[in-house]
Amino acid sequence: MAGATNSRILVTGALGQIGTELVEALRALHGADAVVASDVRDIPDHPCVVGGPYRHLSVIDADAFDEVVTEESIGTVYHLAAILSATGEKNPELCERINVGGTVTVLEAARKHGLRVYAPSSIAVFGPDAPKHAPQVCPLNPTTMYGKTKVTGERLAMNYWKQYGVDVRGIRYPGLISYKAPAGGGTTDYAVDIFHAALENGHYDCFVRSDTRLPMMYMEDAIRATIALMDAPVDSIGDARGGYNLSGCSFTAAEIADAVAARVPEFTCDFKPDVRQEYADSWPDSVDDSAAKQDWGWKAEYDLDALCDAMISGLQSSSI
Ligand code: NAD
Ligand code: AKB
Repeated sequence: MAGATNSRILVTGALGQIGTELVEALRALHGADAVVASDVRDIPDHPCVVGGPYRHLSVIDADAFDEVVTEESIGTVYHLAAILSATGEKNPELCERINVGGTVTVLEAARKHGLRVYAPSSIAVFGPDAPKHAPQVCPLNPTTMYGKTKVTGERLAMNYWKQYGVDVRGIRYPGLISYKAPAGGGTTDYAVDIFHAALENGHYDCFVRSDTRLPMMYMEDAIRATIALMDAPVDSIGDARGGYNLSGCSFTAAEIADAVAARVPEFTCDFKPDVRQEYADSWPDSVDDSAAKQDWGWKAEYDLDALCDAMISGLQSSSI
């Protein structure tokens, strides 16, 4: 199969919150030329565009996708292109088309060209009937369209593995917190936006209630986990391959506001819940990640204090 000899990496949705940092990390590991960034947006001065090969590519254009895989000698795809929860609830049809359609494009190309695939899932796969400390395995009945597309993605991953031997792996990321790129239209964006607002205006209007608790993670942990999962030997990957639970830290909106206030003098936060409260309420408070620990040795490094320190110093040094 082509994938056995082709060793370059393609990242879809590379200009987003995760792609911005994953491309940088993969290029540091494998060399800039080995990692082809792609996205449907064109941002000429984006670090992923400036720092190595870049292709304009929509993941729902299967012919164009095949062409890029062949022309660029791709062996592995990190498939990050998606529509996140808040944007997805505003336009569920688009969310389904990009998230499910894009994943099918990637998996079909993987089947034909022998590619390895990383396709992330989300804590949004859980619905209100899941335990608040969500286990790896339980009924998945999400209420958001975004969550439904992620459940479909996990099932497709398992089907392509079992039927065609396509090595697809994924993580159910918690809300990711980072400063290098803006958050991309999700429900957990308040935990990113609060830092920008604190440093720019000294005030934040938070769009969920103060007692809203969600699983969260600092981006550096998420990137380390992603690379560790893809580096793990195939026989260590168990039934959670479509979406491993991954725990970073779990805190309420009030707790992050207090942690920011402890570092930014005079910072104030008001809580003004909007429609995103409903999506947050349907998700768990925390997740059990023993399968990830057992199968590929996962261990988080950043707690709330460490991620607040990293966010504030990162934002301050990037604004100098
Ligand atoms: P993001 O919204 O920041 O980035 C997604 C990127 O996909 C954008 O750059 C966008 O331009 C691109 N895109 C949209 N439609 C496309 C198309 N048709 N073709 C190609 N590119 C397209 O999202 P992210 O936060 O980087 O998320 C990446 C993946 O991780 C997604 O699957 C998301 O569901 C998952 N995830 C993210 C988080 C998080 O907190 N960031 C949490 C859980 C899961
Ligand atoms: C979102 O809020 O939509 C994402 C996610 C948890 O999948 N950050």
